[in-house]
Amino acid sequence: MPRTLAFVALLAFASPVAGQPVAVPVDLTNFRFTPAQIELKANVPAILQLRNAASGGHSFSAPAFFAAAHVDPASAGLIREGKIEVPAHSTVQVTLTAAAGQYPLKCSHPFHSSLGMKGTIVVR
Ligand SMILES: [Cu+2]
Repeated sequence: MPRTLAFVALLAFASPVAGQPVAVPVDLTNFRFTPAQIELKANVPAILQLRNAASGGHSFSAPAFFAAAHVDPASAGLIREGKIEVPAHSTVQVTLTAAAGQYPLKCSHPFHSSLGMKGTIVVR
């Protein structure tokens, strides 16, 4: 690829176009979220990419966050009682537009949050 084209491709990746969802990867491992503080822009569509490379399931439980967000209808079925289950060795993607605020996040599986699997979602 010519150097200028590679540069343009990089720019397109780095600067989200208005209206295009921004990909936000979050890793779920034993027993933490990375990043533990997830930063989102208010009123900008985002695709949360919940990646679980562990051999056991985890969840992304944030009832207040999901209640305040506008969840894309295609993703709404993934959220049950304010949480998304992410099975072992899988990635779940949810498209939503977050509302400004600060929200607690945890894994709801037994003992996981007390082992450190919790975080914060900051939307501004
Ligand atoms: Cu967990």
